[in-house]
Amino acid sequence: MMSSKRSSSAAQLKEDGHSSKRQRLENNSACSEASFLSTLDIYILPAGIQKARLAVFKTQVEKYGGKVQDRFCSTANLSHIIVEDNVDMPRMKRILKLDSSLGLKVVKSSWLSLCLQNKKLENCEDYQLYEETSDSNDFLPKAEIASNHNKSVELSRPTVTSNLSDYESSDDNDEQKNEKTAIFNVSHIKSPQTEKWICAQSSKSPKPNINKHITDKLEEMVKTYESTNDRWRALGYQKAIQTLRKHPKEISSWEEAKSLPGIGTRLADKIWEIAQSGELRKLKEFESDEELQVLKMFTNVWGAGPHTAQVWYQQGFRTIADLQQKAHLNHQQKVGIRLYDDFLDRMPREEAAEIERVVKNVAESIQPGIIAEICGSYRRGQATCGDVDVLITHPDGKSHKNIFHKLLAKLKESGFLTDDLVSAEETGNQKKYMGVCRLPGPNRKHRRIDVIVVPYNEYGCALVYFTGSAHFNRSLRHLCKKQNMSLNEHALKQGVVRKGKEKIHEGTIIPTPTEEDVFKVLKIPYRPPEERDH
Ligand code: DCT
Ligand code: MG
Repeated sequence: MMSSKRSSSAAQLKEDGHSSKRQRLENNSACSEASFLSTLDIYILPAGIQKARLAVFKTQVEKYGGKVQDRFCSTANLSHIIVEDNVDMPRMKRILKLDSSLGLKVVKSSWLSLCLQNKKLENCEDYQLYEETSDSNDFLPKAEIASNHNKSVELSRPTVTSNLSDYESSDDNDEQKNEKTAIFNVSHIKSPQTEKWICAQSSKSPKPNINKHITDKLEEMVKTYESTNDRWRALGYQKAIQTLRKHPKEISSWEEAKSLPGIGTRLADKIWEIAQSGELRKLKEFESDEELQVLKMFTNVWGAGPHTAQVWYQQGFRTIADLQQKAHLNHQQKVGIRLYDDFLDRMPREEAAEIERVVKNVAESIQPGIIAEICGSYRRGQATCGDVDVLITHPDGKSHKNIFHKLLAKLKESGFLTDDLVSAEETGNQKKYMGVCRLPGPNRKHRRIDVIVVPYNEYGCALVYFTGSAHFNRSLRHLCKKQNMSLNEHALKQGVVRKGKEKIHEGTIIPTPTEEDVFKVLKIPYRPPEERDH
């Protein structure tokens, strides 16, 4: 029974009586798009539909002129009952305690998704559930038979509620578990074939990121979870972002999102929510959560992690000025607060190149033949850089030893290095300085700089490590583990014996003078730095 619904088109035509035909058509189509669901008065059966998705349906249907009944009372006045794609007619009737003939349309939720996606009331015949009057399919329309036999991806979502009671939908508490599972489900962890590994793939997508409207929102989620030290969730979102960036088409259904590697039910809900509404309620909740916003701001202070941020919050501090005036700060945090705005600003890659030239020239003046190369995001070709990572070595295998202190002293003397953060951090034969620099001239910002000096025989591995990305490096290390090897910024080793997380035998170094050698030993194709920006 399709009840007669609000229809504005007649009134619209009357009002437009004096308009030109073209104007009338334009006005009319604008109006019909704005209220293309005005004939709908629906009840959405919640069984099997995630809460977030349900909320998006309601908001969107109402936005486009339809009505959504929160409770099911009777079929009177309803135009449709919407059910999750795997719910069949008998189950729907059982849940709603209906035994008589319905007299209204029962339609799969993917039809509603399609209408919202195309911004028009689509024909629902292919998505409609019919009351079976016989065991034979003869009574079903052809479209229904076809869809029963040949379920498209759109309709192939697994029955998430099969083990749940009819009204039960998954609980928010299992989000972390689901997303953890999603992380471990990434194909490269299961598969021994190297081509499936992130580190074996190019990060360059043949197409630009057409799901940027989605990945931008997910990036915000990552930042929030990082600031609360929720590493698993942050990692789960990061993996989803990487997958979406490479996806060649715009996400057009929940099922499409769910079918992508590393994307579980919860993440698919969020992706689909953004795809349909342009918004993410969870993010909005975060944005209006004072504590989360303060924690995010505090973890952006250089030298403060999630734990310190939490302590500061508990001490009653809410602003950067509070920290400056009242908090007990170490040296690094004082620098981090003084230069808070500068550090948050990513520099254009041209500025990073200028910084590299300054360091290179001074290094060359101290030790001719020295190699100084920017790694990190700059080497991977990014347009902006969070800091400058300069890697220094010398081909003679020994001259690098004298350079570190002399180089830093000269750079300080000239006023280029303005603040030290970590003066000299030694790991094995490598030395690392973390500090702050500023190019000469007006309107220059303070920039973060790392200088790492390494012996020439470690140069290949150091170059791979400091070029990154961090995700690419993680993938390389996992691949090494699978082959009983290990890799860090110093060396690639073979014959490593592990018992659980513990290394029982450290293994032996395989010489890898160049980056190409590292790839060759691991039996993956060489990827130039700009293809490692995963
Ligand atoms: N690195 C890593 N694991 C991390 C952090 C860093 O393997 N957790 C490696 C890869 C990149 C390199 O060190 C330099 O690190 P960053 O400067 O922090 O990263 P970046 O890729 O250069 O990005 P940004 O532009 O933000 O500096
Ligand atoms: Mg960097």
